[in-house]
Amino acid sequence: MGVLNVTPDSFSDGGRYLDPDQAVARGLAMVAEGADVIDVGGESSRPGATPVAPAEERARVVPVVAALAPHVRVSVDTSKPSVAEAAVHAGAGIVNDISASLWPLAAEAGCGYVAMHMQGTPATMQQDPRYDDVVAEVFGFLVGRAATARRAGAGEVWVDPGIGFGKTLSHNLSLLHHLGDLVAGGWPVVVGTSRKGFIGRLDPGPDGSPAPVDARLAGSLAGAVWAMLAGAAMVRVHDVAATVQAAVLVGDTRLSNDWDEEALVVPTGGVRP
Ligand code: HH2
Repeated sequence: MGVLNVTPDSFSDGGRYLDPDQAVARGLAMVAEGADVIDVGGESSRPGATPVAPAEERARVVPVVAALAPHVRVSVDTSKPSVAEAAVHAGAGIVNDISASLWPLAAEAGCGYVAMHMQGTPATMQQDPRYDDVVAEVFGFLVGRAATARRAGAGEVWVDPGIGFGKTLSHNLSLLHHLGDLVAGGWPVVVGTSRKGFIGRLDPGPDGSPAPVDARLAGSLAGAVWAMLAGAAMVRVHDVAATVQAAVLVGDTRLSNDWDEEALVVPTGGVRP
């Protein structure tokens, strides 16, 4: 899943794709790099982000969804019903919901649904996140929410532990460490570690400041590979080409003990299915 933020203020790509033409070009470039889904978002959910009015978020997202939908599966990254509805109408096939509250809409629309866990709201979620048992609470919430969505009629339901959403560094690491337990719950798992702050904090510079956003590729790939090896069905990433290369390696390593060199050659410019 390639990340496409049509926002002025997203923590990593904010301001780069506010122009719809640039956003669509970036989406298509990620498809060429091997993304199966493009996740279009019109509101940053970084810690401390200011909410965007629904009309503004719709205006950012809808033209980009409509232009990309004929070419690739599109998800809309929103927690607002009216934005989700407009995006689905424009061709989005998945509602990616950081609030895990839009399942009735996804069930009604007959589209895919990602339920993500978040403690609090983006404005305040990183102030003092607390859990008695982060793994049990987050995974328990997700499995319950997925079952509720399925009972409501949602056909395709994914779950996502919400790395960085109301979680300390140690909460994030515990959730990743125990990801296999969430996979064992039977719902397809999505994981987004790409370029997130906890990677920067694990790799501080000499002055103690976290590695900046553009210096988190190695940690992002490690997070994606870790998630894939734990059985995640999808990783949400900014660096699609690099992640696809990592994914091919993970996939091929899992395939067999007896590799056929010929079958392993990737056609020029293409990504092996
Ligand atoms: N992370 C972000 C946004 N949406 N959705 C899912 N399912 N999982 C995630 O981990 C996730 C998400 C935050 O990243 P980004 O979109 O790059 O930044 P911003 O929220 O600043 O736009």
